Parts: sequence; structure tokens; C-alpha cells
Amino acid sequence: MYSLMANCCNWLKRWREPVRSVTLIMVGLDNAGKTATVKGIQGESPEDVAPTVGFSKIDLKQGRFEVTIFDLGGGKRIRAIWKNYYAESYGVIFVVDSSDVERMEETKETMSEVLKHPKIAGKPVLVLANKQDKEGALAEADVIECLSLEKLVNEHKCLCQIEPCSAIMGYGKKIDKSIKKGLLWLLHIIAKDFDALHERIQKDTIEQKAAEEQEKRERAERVRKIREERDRKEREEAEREGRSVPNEDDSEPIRDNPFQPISAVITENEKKIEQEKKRQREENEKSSIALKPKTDQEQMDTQSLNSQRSNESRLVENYKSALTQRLEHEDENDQQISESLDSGDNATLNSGIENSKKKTKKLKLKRSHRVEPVNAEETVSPNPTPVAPLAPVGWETPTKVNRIRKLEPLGETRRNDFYGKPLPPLTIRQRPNSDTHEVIS
Ligand code: G3D
Ligand code: MG
Repeated sequence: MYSLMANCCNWLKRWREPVRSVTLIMVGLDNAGKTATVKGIQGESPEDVAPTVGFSKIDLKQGRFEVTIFDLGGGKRIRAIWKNYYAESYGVIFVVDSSDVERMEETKETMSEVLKHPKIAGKPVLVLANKQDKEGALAEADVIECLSLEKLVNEHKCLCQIEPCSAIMGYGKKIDKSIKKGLLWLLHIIAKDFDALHERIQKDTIEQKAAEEQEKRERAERVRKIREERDRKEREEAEREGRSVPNEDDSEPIRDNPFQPISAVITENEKKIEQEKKRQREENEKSSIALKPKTDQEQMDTQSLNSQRSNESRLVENYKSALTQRLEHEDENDQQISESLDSGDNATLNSGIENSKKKTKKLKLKRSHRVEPVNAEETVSPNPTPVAPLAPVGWETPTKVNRIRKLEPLGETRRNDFYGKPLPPLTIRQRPNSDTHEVIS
């Protein structure tokens, strides 16, 4: 009966307690298991965690506490940012990879750096001796010894609890009980001394903000001085060389902070684009007004252009008809050659071939867009030299004119093979889906 009454009183007491917002920082070397732990607390699977770039933040509710945990990146270079979060933190969770014996010294130094910081000293610290599931992981007592934990926490007056745990054993409600126990211990210590801690945090945060503002102002001042110095030097140089000195008022105003919010930059850019568009529109309107009185001139230009085009088209027509006539003439010539082939008349054949070659050359010239008079060869060379058969490219040009040997029908000469053995008769096969024929010997 007595215990029931006590429980009821406790419940009522807690119910009347105000909701408290508490910020914690989770630090430790890279690969210690900070992100895995945070994910497990949040109720997400701690498997497949990516290395933390900068920091990540989680919010959770634990009893009457609204807890924010900053999971800070543990890489050597990024550890410098940790101090920016010290002022606002009510307590520290320090994660240690118990299986990494080689890095215990580095862990000890890092922990010492954290605890001795004036904004951390005196605050509660929870040490999670993580990766207990791994073979060769140091037990709780060994971790305490390796880190000289007792000495450290006594020196800096930090209340401390160490919990051997494994962040990957479970998450959410099934999270390793040691992690949960450690977190509850930390919140309990914070709650016990909340008012004093809260007051200190308020004061430290104001101080830190003031220090940040001061740093910002100093940075802006340094930038301003550098710019002034640079401008002064430029002016002096320009004066010495007799160049015009750019007006100081024209230069871009110095901004206190070079890192402006992205929304402000976007708005500024949009304004500039809008102004540019407006300017172009105005220019276009002006130029269209200026062009209007020239319409008559334009009409005249169009007329002359049209007449020029009709002349061109007449010329093209004439050229086409001349070309057709010549092609017809060449066809006749080819006819003559084939007839003389049949009759064996060499003289007619030779002259026919020569004519045909000349025509082919002319046609080739035309096809390669070169213009030549129709009777160019006859007019340019009064004594036409006999046309030699063209040698393949790269061959030596023949000095002697070769005689064209008498042509024989192809079917007659190819009847026997190299040894004089008769070849099988020619067969003709039609390709599927095609009108053409394939000749197979
Ligand atoms: P960090 O945030 O401190 O840098 P992570 O560390 O949380 O990113 O974890 C680093 C690696 O250790 C991860 O493995 C993670 O799965 C693993 N890890 C974290 N806690 C434990 C644990 O308790 N036991 C074991 N065995 N491994 C753990 P990967 O392979 O993803 O790099
Ligand atoms: Mg991480």
C-alpha cells in the first residue's frame, strides 16, 4: 500500500514537471560507431552507415525531455568544429571503439581535449565502450585503464558513467539495453542539476554568440582593410602610369559577410535578369520604330530579289536542258560502242571510247561543282593527245600509250579454268525479297 502511494506520488511529480529541451553532443574518433548508435536510438537500422560529413542531428522524446543529439563527424580535421557545439550541450556521449586497441592513445588524447574545454568541464559524460560483439574488444575495466578515465574525469570534475555496448545489436525498442541505460543515466544527471546547468548553458551560449559576432566583425574589418590597401595600390600605380583612376563609388559595396543566404542571392539574380530582359525589350521596340519608314525601300528590295531569283531559276532550267541533251548524246555514243563491240570494229570503238571518256570527265567536273566551257578540251588543246587509260592512284604514269586490246564476250573466255578444265555452267539465283539476280559460277 505504501509503495503504491509512493509510485502515485512519483507519477504526479513527473506529470507536473515541465517539458525540458536538452541538447547533447555525440563525439569520438571516426569509425567508433557514433552514427550507428544514433540511428539505433532513433529507431533506424544501424547497418550500412555512411561516414558522417560534418554532422547529423536527431530529435527524440524521452520522458519529459525533448532531446536533440548532434552526431559530430570524428575525422581528425573535422574535430575542430566540435567546440562550436560545446556551449549549448548539457552533456557528452563519448563513443569508443573497444576493438581498436591501436587507437586507444588517440582516443585518450581526444577525450582529454574535450573534457578540459571550459565549456565542457563539469558537465556529465557518458562513455559508450562500443563494439563489444567484436573479438578482442577491450572490456569495460580495460577501457577505463587505457583512457585513464578516472584521472581525466576527476581532473575536470565531470560526472561519468561507462557502458559496454554494441550499437549494431538492435535498434528502436530492441536497442542494446546498455545504450538505453546510459542515455537514461545521462538525462537523470542533467535533470538532477537542471537549473544550474541550464543557467550555465544560457550564459555560455550568449558568450559564444557574442564571440562569434566579434569574430565576424573582425573578419569583415580585415577584409575591408585588405581591399582598401589593394585599391590604394592600384590607384597609385594608375596615377604613375597616367591611366584613369576608377571611381571608388562605382566599386561594389563591401559586404559584412561574404556568405549571403542563398535565397537573397537568387532574388538578386532574378532582379538582374528581369532588368536585362526589360532593357532588351525596350531596345527591340526602339529598333522596330526606327525601321518602319523604310517599308518602301523594303518593297523595292524584295522586288529586285524576286527578279534576281527568277533569272537564276531560268539559268538553272537552261543548264538542265543542256545537260539532258548531252546525256542523250552520250547514250547514243554508248550505243555505238556496244554495236562496234558486237561487230569488232576497232576504229569506231576507240573513237567512241575516247568521246565517252571526255564526256565522263566533263560530267565528273560538273558533279564536283567546277564550271568549264562546254568545248573546253577542244578549244584549249588544238592538238589533242591520245587519251591513255587511267592508272590507279599511286601508280607510275605510263609513258607509252597503251592500245586497248580487243574485247571478247565474257561468257566465252571464262569457260575453262586455269588447267583448261571446263567450268560448270553459270547458274542464276534470285535473292529472296529482291528483283536483282545473283550470278553463281
Ligand atoms: P562513426 O559514425 O563513429 O564514424 P559509424 O562510426 O557509426 O559510421 O560506424 C563505423 C563502422 O563500424 C560501421 O561499419 C558500423 O557498422 C560499424 N559498427 C558500429 N557499431 C558497431 C558495433 O557495435 N559492432 C560492430 N561489429 N560494428 C559496429 P561499416 O562497415 O559500415 O564501415
Ligand atoms: Mg558517423
